[in-house]
Amino acid sequence: MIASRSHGWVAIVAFAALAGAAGCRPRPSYSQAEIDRHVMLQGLGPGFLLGVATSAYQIEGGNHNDWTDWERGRYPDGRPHVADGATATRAADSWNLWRQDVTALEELGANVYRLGIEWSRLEPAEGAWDEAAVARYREMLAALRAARPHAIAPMVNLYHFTLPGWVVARGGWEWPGAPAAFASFAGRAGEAFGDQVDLWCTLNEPNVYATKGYLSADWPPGVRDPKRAARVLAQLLTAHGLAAAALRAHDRVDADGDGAATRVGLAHNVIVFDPASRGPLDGLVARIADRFYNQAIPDALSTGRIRIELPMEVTLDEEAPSLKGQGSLDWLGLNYYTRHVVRAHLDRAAPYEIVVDPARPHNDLGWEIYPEGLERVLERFARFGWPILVTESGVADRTGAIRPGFIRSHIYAVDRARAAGVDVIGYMHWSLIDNFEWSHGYEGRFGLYAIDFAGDPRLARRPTPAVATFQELARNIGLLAK
Ligand code: PNW
Repeated sequence: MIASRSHGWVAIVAFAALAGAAGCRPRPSYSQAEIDRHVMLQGLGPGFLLGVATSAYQIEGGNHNDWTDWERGRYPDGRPHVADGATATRAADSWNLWRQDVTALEELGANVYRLGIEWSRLEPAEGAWDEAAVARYREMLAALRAARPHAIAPMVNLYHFTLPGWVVARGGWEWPGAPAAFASFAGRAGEAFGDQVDLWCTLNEPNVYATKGYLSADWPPGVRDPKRAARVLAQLLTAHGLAAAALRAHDRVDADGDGAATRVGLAHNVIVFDPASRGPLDGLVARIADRFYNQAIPDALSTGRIRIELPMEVTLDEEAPSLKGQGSLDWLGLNYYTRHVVRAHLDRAAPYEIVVDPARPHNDLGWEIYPEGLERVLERFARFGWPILVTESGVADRTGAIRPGFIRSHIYAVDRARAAGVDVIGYMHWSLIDNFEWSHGYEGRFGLYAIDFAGDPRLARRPTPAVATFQELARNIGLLAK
């Protein structure tokens, strides 16, 4: 995940000493019998946000942005950037088949849908604005609000890894004008959709974007440069602050009449980094990774000061005026998938390797399934004081056999965190339908509804066994009839 040039161990030890000791609370360890006995989401009502998440580029098809170029390219050794040379040209064709997505959402009993709007589609050239695209999105949003048996509140996500070509031509997120350009897009989106939308998510996973695009070179622009990665992260944070202000200025319509016209948040990817041994080096590297990946972003959002550090590589410490003031966040979104058990390697290209315990369950992409980690991150990030929304949680599971148990164990984690006093205001499963899983192409199947991309030209949404599990959640909080 975090790959960069080798580090001097002396600097690492010094850095970790400054970083301070990790928490000493005992780690939870779940028993399957307890999970099986557990009644999910007990005590909650239909006000809890229960839904699913997707992103525009991964499902819509028909888009043109930096990923469209990237997925046609290859690495110097000849490997395609995307597994099997897959592309998102059609993806799940949700731009045309979106009514089927709404039907699936109704069947699930979801009361919220986190969906993306594609910047490159709406603003194909700087300052241009595609009214036909606006009209299509408005139709989708209206259908969600008119859904049966109850309304589905749209949560609109503004940035999910893809950039319009005109932004890329100016340097992408390194372009000094990028945060303001994004804020201008956010303001226009607020104007165009504010009467239909109260829930806004500015950015998806700035840390994943900076890491994949600027440290590990897995994603566009395919760079390996810690200094540029840190700069991009800082730019994204600034962009979030400006966009949040633009949304509040331009969306003053309370769409659902609950008294709040704009509830703004950001989706932060968290990984639990646990050292593989009691030896000092594994602990130090795990702590450095944790600070960079997990802690720097919420720290910046809460203090208005951006501090990003990778020892021997980068120290970025600057004020972020856009994050100061009335508070850019109404809720913090956490996207949680996995844990990294860290074995340090100071002599290699990447600072650590992930130790795989064959006794633990893993998803189809090799990621450890570790539900206890969700409880740990909910308790940890709740201490910042924002209400917490699980904006993504899911599993790559081609057969669909693992997903029901995955949902049960992760909702168990949510319930334990709630019982411990954490203000969890919702849970969104990733994802509604199988989709374009970035550099894994169509190898990572995260959908509650499966799609046979190769064999079915109609791209029918076929329910997996976890649909029944999700419906049980919806019944338990009164969103579906018992
Ligand atoms: C998230 N990693 O991305 C995204 O928000 C989704 O677009 C994506 O489909 C989903 O998780 C499943 O992967 C991530 O390598 C992509 O650690 C990669 C990583 C983490 C999150």
